[in-house]
Amino acid sequence: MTAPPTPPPEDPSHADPAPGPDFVTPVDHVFVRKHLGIPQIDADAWTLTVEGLVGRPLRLDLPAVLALPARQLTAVHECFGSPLRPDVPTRAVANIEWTGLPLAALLDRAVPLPAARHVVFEGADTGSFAGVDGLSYVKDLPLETAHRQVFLAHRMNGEPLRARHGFPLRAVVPRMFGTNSVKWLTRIVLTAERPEHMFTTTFYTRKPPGTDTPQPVREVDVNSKLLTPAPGARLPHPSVGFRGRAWSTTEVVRVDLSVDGGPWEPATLDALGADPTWQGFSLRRALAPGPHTVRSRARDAAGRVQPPPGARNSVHEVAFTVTG
Ligand SMILES: Nc1nc2c(c(=O)[nH]1)N[C@H]1C(S)=C(S)[C@@H](COP(=O)(O)O)O[C@H]1N2
Ligand SMILES: [Mo]
Repeated sequence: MTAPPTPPPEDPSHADPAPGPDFVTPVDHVFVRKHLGIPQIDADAWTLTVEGLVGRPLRLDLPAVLALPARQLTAVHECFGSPLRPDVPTRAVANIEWTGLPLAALLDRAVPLPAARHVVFEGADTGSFAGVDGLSYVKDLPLETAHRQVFLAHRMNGEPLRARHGFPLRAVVPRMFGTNSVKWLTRIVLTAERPEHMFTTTFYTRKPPGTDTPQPVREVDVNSKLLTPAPGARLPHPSVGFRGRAWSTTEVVRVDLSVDGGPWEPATLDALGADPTWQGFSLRRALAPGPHTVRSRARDAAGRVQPPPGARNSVHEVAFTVTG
């Protein structure tokens, strides 16, 4: 039995940009994750196949994909963080307007066979990770989940996908961690069993609280992020405006803030629209000069609440100073 391989940090060369107050995150401010590097893709030679346990295998070139009826989907996009440190909050999160098509349109054309249970997504990036060579980036979802939820995007905030975000086509899985949203998508394979792979069963698994069975990292946790004040900000006396974003697998129904460890007070919270976006919250308070902290805690429609510090989606705390 060899020790489990140690993955490097996801992308040490690319620090997460500071999120702005925008509802839709500008492309330049969206984090970038690449485990195997950015592949060079020749758009004229690129194809997408739908194969495996299907009655009618498909191969589409880019003009064929772009000719399919397109629609928009705005969705929160969150990186799970390092799969080796599943309890460390990262809050690398964005909200993006994708343009593309539901995977269901292709699955229905390909006609899944009765034995098909899983959909495997593979990207064009290849390389080594955690000391293993010859890998590609592979993720999988149950067929029914993939049919219902997966979106195939070719535009991000209205512009063609940039190379680093998966040009020319990527999967987007709303309500799931970004690790499931395979970039540089080239193959979709229907299978009877889950694929054993670095990014499916070795990494990106976690044990749900109270269990000892690792599950794939899929649905996001209820979470919130304070955007203003920024950590360490110095703000003029006396009125301080708190603003942030909250998100979950379902609607966030309440966000409470606590200043200096005091009682939780409900913030004003934007309702969730038709799309699985994040939701804005705000609260204004008069504060005395000096150092302060503020914490945000979201609760969703399923009754999930952000836990105290120590979990990856723990309450978010920001320290700031009110000047005299
Ligand atoms: N092909 C491929 N897809 C990938 C990855 C990757 O390394 N290769 N990283 C995943 C991870 S961990 C995340 S969080 C998202 C990040 O998408 P972004 O870089 O466009 O923000 O892409 C996912 N899809
Ligand atoms: Mo990620």
